[in-house]
Amino acid sequence: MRLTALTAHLFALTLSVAIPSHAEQQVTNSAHSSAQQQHANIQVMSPWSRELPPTAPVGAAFMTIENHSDQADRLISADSSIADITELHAHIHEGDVMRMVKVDAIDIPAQAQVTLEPGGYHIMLIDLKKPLVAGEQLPLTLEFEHAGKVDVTVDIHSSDAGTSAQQHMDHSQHNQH
Ligand SMILES: [Cu+2]
Repeated sequence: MRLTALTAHLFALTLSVAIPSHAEQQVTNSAHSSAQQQHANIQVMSPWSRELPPTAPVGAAFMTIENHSDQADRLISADSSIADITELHAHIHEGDVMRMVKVDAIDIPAQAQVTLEPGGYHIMLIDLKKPLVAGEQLPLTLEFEHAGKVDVTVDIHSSDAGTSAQQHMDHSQHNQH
């Protein structure tokens, strides 16, 4: 199933598009993170994933993306050598059920930040070639419509460091794709 254009638009409006003053705080908080990545207009902060059992076929990557330009941009694709397929996903509510859907792009408004997080937008890593082990890292290349390609290094966190929101994330529904 795919989002209709209208649904996708409404969805984007309700997601975490923060005001720029929050951005400064985020930069400070992640200043010691070696995973912080720089680009002229796009800044990707604290990319992370969660460790999974070795048999898990799929994983997800999360991060905060800041657009420092006056032009809106869009994340249009992602690629990682750790997975056969990398997709951009969103969560939508259908009645009581929350499910993941593939989206064509994630809008990053001008001078704003968008957080990919459990229960929201995420980058889906499908058909993992090796396990996601806590303390290790995985490479990820993001492609933006205007900023082009941005390479990031994703830190893999242990599962027991997760928030309740993370624990609610259920990837079993991937079988429906
Ligand atoms: Cu997903």
